[in-house]
Amino acid sequence: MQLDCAGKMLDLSQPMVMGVLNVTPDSFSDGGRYLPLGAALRRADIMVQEGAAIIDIGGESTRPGAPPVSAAEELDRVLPVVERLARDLSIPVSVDTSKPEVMREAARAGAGMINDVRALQMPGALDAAVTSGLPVCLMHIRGEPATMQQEPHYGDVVIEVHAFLAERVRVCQAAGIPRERLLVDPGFGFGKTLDHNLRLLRHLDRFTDLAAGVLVGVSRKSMIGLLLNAPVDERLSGSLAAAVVALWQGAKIIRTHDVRETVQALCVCAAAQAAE
Ligand code: 7PM
Repeated sequence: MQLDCAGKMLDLSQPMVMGVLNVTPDSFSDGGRYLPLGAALRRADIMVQEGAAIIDIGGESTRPGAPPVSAAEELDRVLPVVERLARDLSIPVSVDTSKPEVMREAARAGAGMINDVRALQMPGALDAAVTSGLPVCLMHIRGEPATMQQEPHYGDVVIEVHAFLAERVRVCQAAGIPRERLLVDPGFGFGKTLDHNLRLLRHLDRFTDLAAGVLVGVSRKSMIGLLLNAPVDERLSGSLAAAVVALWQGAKIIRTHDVRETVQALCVCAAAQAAE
């Protein structure tokens, strides 16, 4: 099975890695306003060499407590990078955004996928996504990034996240985006306690029939940090373990900062999965 990402194909018959390219100020080592274009292109090139199947470009920090970003600011950060990478890379780029203006402009600049942590719930986002004709990743979030980690509560987190994603898939289909062009993502860390995250990981297989595939982002997240009591730069092994569990439970795309290591871990996991 393949996703058509603005003319570039994303094969979903085997596990794929999505490389994270953050273009938010908190991700710049020099604290400057914009990620220098050259640095973004070099980082993307490395991730392609390491085996990424798609590069995810994000200009809105969704870190708990991060200040909101205007559409103009997000466009300034994201568009030059999308434009260059869409032109120069053989693999597609996705844009990590919730804003219809950014979706529209990114699609015009050659983006191959929309990755929305708010599952097209912002006014105008559904319409922009439909018009773009691009595949969409619908992620579950409880609340808003600024406040989402303040005592999140669920009856049954697996049932509630599943119901939310099923409803968003239904809304997208009604608006003209076929299920074959949709991915779903339970949104690890987005309004969830460690226990919620672990239950979602354990039961990820229940999400596989909702859309064309399940996408998972666990790379370096606080759930790994909490389990290992490890700072963000010491979460690689834990992130790989979580990625392998996700794959075993049916995920098709793993979103990660550490492309080479994740490709290797998934390769071994997929080989075991394929054995008789
Ligand atoms: C600061 C804190 C910056 C957290 C960025 C983040 C996901 C995503 C992100 C995910 C999908 C991160 C997050 N996470 N999109 N965007 N799924 N589909 O840890 O889990 O990268 S941003």
